[in-house]
Amino acid sequence: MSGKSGLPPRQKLKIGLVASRFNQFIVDQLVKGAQDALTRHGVSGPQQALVWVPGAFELPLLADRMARSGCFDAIVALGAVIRGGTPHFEYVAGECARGLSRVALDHGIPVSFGVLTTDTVEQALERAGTAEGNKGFDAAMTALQMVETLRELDSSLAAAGRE
Ligand code: INI
Repeated sequence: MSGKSGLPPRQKLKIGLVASRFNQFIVDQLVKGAQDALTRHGVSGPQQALVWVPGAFELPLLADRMARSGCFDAIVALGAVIRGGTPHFEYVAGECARGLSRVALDHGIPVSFGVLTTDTVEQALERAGTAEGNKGFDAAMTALQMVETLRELDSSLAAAGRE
């Protein structure tokens, strides 16, 4: 620990990025957004680890494995599930969201949900940097904020315990 706030310096953070290849032309943009957010906030190079999986359904297992390793302060999951008029969408998107939130609760580390769930490719592209921001960037920012919030809470709980 160092610094007035008691927070760990950013250069010590390690963030796992897990991304799905399905709709990769969209997910590539989310990955770039997430890497940009982390780099701008002092988390760069080997502090970022990127792993690819086939589809969004596989994201929770990789996120779980990363969390279980104890090497990461937070995980950012990135993917694009596009409805395309089939009930498959509901299963893939639903299980992905459920699985990722379970990983966060099971392991007590932030797992942010940078998985687009849209009706159309156009809507997904808009959320991957063309018109409505970049949800990969936002997910990485959420991960950093959650790491800091949890550490602040831990510090104040520890301080309260010492009083
Ligand atoms: N995976 C996605 O990431 N996005 C999709 O839109 C998608 N659709 O539409 O089917 C998708 N399916 C694959 C799924 O994630 C698994 O990889 C597959 O079912 C094998 O487990």
